[in-house]
Amino acid sequence: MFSKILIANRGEIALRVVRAAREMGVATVAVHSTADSDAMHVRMADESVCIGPPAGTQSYLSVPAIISACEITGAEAIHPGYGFLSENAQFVQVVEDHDLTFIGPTAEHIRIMGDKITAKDTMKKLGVPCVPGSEGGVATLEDAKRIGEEIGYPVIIKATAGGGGRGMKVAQNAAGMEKAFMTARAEGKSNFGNDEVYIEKYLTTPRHIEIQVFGDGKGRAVHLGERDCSLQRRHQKVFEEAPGPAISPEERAAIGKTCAEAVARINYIGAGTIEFLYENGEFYFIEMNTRLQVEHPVTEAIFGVDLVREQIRVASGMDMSFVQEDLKINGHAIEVRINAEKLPNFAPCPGRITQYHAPGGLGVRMDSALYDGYSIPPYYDSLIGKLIVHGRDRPEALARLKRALGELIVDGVDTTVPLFHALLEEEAVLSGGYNIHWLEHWLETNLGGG
Ligand code: MV4
Repeated sequence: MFSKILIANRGEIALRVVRAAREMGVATVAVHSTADSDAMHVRMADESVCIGPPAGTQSYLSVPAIISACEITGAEAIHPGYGFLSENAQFVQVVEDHDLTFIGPTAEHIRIMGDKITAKDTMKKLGVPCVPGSEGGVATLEDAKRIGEEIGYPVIIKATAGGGGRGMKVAQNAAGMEKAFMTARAEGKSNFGNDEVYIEKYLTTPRHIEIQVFGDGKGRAVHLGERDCSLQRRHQKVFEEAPGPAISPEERAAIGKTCAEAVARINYIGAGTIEFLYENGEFYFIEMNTRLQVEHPVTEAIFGVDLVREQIRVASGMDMSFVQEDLKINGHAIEVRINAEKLPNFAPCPGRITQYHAPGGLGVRMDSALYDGYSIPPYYDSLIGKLIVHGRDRPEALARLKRALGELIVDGVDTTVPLFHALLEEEAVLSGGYNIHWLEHWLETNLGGG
């Protein structure tokens, strides 16, 4: 096991990693920008290093500064959290070249899954069900139109370097193909320096279901069921739950087995998420995320495991602390993302927290780096906390969420908390009968905004 690790992140996720490491007897090094000197992750870590000015590009994304911080402190491994450098294959290569350990997958796995065409081709060969579409990239408008006729409209054109909703365009019919194809290519080129695109059948009303997988890098892997993350606004998740209300135990076991076997075959190491669209009882692979995800705590709650602890274990060469047969679902968990944003437009709302009180009690977990008097800096994303509730079943989790939201006090800035009070009055949320478009429609109807 490592003696000391460095956490190349900030906010609640940096604190999350400190907590896991401390329980394992592993010392932690926080890194921070000049804007984060007073941040909770800095206070909670064993030591800290200032790595640059406020802009993320000059601090949390600065590879030389982070490698130097390891060398100065003697940290042996780096946990990247999510975002920032967590899915940067080049960074992983640099880490390894300095004889440090990246707590996460290999550069090669990150590279494969970062290119969406390669990811899909890899998953298809591993027996994972994919959305019908082009075989690899589509180079010409002529080919795009031919494929549109073959698979049937509507279709979606996606940039291979995209993901998370960037560089995607829908063509409703042959007439719409030229614009969609050209726009997707141009967005791929300008956003990612890569104009390669691929085409899929457009699924009109799916759910977003993602399977949590975990590998030891030595050919063993498990799955930890699914999360339903269909409630999103502009490709930002706001409410996530596990297990998925639409997924049966038989479906879970089958798709879970397929995913675990796929990542075992490629010797995947650490936490990963295989994203699917789920429609009419079928799963269709769309992307794989090679990081720990924001919403990992709902999986932790129902399986009773610490995913960050497992990440650190396998990165140090140890085995996972469980096998598939040990993993049994207990109850239901829901996470809501508390952002410092002003409704109805979700405008970022940084500023000073005049009062903070975290909810507690049975089945309540608040992952946040807030404290009384903390000033939320304007330089980073607006996630300021995650409230995770766990109950014996979904109705109990929903009731607990409502109760816990009522206890939460975040004064001084606007937050997304009122949105959740309103959503908990909605029959589609209470029944679990939503899809990926439900929240956008609801926001349009109920909040208007822009
Ligand atoms: C799709 C789709 C429909 N059909 N692919 C959006 C983000 C990226 N991860 C994939 N996305 C989609 N891909 C096919 N073939 C609809 C979406 C999509 C979506 C997916 C998950 C959650 C919310 C979404 C909102 C709009 C579109």
